[in-house]
Amino acid sequence: MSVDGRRLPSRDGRQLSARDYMTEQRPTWCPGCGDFGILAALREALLQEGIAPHEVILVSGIGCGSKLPDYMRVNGFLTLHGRPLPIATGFRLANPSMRVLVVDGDGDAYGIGGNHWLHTCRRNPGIVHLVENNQIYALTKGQYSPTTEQGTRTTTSPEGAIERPVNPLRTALAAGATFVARGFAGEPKDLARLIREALHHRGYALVDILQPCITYNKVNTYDWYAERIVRLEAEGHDPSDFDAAWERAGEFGERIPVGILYRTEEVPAYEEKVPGLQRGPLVQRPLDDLDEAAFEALQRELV
Ligand SMILES: Cc1ncc(C[n+]2csc(CCOP(=O)(O)OP(=O)(O)O)c2C)c(N)n1
Ligand code: SF4
Repeated sequence: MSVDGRRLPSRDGRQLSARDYMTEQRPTWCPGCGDFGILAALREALLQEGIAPHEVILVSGIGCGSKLPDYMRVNGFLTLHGRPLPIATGFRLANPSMRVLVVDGDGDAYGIGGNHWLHTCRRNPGIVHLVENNQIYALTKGQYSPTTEQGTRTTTSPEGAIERPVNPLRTALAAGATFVARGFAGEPKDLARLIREALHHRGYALVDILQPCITYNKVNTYDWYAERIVRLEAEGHDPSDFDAAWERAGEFGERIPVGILYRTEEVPAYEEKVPGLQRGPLVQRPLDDLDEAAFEALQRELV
């Protein structure tokens, strides 16, 4: 998906092009890294949705994939390893009019950030979470990660990983996630469509993205995925059917389904339920917006 001359209308009536989302920074990723496909897909999704750069906040952690906000001309926040989800939740609570996205690796999201991830699934804040799942710790040179297949030889498992991998899709479903999808970095056009669907979701939207790491993962290559990927849409999968989603989420081998596994819009987003936000977003409220009598009554009752 190269940068072309297209100009598409933004929601506030401007004309946007793919260049509007680009920075001067040149990615330091290895040539051929799957993160390039994810970057292209994200720019394309925002462009097609007419979401202007100033309306987006992109939060990441630490890792190869977490460098992505450097290459997007949107608001960005690089947090500690594993911590982007709570920071993103804070952004969403402060200003729900912003589009809040998190982009991080499988180690960041499902490993060190696993606790935050589980609680984000059940809280359901309006965050789009793009996980660059390369099944390895890449930035730190190839240690096994929570999604590394059992038996895989890595720098920290020279005789083969002995742990069973986490299944991110089933874990998210079990934790109460309301939008669970899987994409492939090798097909940025399809991935852009998936990200657009996630952007339309009311609450937390997980997009687990199969991301070839050509340097440290010699097993899950572009060709390996191309031979196995099947499209849920083409197979008539119904994303409102939880049991069917659970079934399909268990497939990772000869067949690897991509697309939206599960989606429900029945669960309100976290920020819709927080009592303190009922009078509007924090950023739009005056600093003296405090009912002193009500505050003192509350203090008397609770303290
Ligand atoms: C608290 C903390 N622990 C460990 C590290 C070292 N560290 C940096 S990136 C990383 C793993 C990155 O793997 P992943 O999140 O999957 O991203 P990738 O590099 O594969 O894109 C680790 C362990 C760190 N920076 N901070
Ligand atoms: S080490 Fe792997 S994940 Fe990191 S930039 Fe290179 S190919 Fe991409």
